[in-house]
Amino acid sequence: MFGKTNTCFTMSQGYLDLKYKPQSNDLVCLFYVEPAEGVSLAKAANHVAGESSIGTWTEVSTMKDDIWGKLRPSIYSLDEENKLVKIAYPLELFEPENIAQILSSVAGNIYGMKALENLRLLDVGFPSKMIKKHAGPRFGIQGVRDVVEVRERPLVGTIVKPKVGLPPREHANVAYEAWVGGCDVVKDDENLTSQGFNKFKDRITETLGARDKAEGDSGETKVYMPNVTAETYEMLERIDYVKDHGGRYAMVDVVTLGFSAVQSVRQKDYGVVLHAHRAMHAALTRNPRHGITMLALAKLLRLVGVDQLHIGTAVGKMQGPKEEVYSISQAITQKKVEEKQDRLPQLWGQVKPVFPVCSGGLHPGHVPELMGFMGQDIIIQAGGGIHGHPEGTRQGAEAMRAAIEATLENQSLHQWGEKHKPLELALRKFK
Ligand code: RUB
Ligand code: CA
Repeated sequence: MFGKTNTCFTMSQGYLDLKYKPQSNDLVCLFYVEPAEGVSLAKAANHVAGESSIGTWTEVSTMKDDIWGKLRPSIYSLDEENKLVKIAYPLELFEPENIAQILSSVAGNIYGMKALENLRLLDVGFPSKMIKKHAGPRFGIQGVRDVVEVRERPLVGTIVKPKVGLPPREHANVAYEAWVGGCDVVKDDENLTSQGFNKFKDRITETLGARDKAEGDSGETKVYMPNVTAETYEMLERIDYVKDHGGRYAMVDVVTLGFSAVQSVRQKDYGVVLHAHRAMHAALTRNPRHGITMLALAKLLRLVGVDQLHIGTAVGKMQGPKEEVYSISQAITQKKVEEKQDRLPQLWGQVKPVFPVCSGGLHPGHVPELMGFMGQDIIIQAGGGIHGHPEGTRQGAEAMRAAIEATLENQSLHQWGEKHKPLELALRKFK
């Protein structure tokens, strides 16, 4: 019944087992563990391992040898200098398809323990048996490129601004201008759902109508990513509505919704591309000594099966250095990720890659640097950087598209701007 073999370890020795080699069925976690004053790293790590699995603060008479022998996790690496701790958990501790249960274990009570000053889940490595229980992305990067019919350049997108406030018809007009200017993608913002001034169903019919017109007028495929975020049953109805009206996408605020709601959307398998906005992630991810990294959240979201995910820009308005943004993009796009000091190895097998979305404070001037370290398989989104163009949304979109063309042609933006007025105007405004 259990996968882990019994060893001569006793309960009083705790979970430390530096000779242990993680097994192919183990779920592995890499933690940054900052012990409270007077507590050793080994003791703090023991608290983490116990509270996240079978233990509590003291030995209990109800513990049985077979539970201890077969279900206990192993702390197999302890880096005193960097306060890094690796723990391998036997798969049998988990309900492999239940992300909430997995997080209640390895990212649950442990954050509140007095024995720790700070604790950060840096990475989580999924065993293939767990991966197989999840859907993974339905479309992946190639599938999305097939829908949008753009093969060899970054996709260009915008977020309708102001982020909330426009009525449906005006929202649709702004979207139309962005599409005919050159955007492939237009999306709602994270806090626009179905407020009184812009009811969801009205917005969908108006904006999908504008999409059809923009496709006709531009001769290009255009997509709209409506924000369907809501209470789960209501959200599922909203996705049905989008589909019934010819929509090909749904955007979900994955952190505020929670993983189970995102799983429900994925399992329904509507056949729409799932765009994941990560609003609120920074409450968990921003403190470098505490919380959960965006890398770990991103891997969980690939497992669950979103097709597109915001991962940061490094060059725009949101916090997050280049190395971090790049390593998240690797984790969500590669088949195999190698181990590093701050990263666990991961084999994704047949799980499709998630399309990385770079968004937040971007304008055309950022494009060469962004594409320089992220390559072409990205979705570049700009809200203010398009609607803030001195000549308005349409020229803002033209400028963004021109910046991508210039970069693909290895031309400087200023040179390209000499022949592309909207780009020149954008470069003058956004410095
Ligand atoms: C960007 C925007 C998004 C951010 C969120 O608008 O509305 O919500 O991308 O950040 P603008 P992240 O282009 O006007 O800044 O993508 O880092 O989660
Ligand atoms: Ca936003």
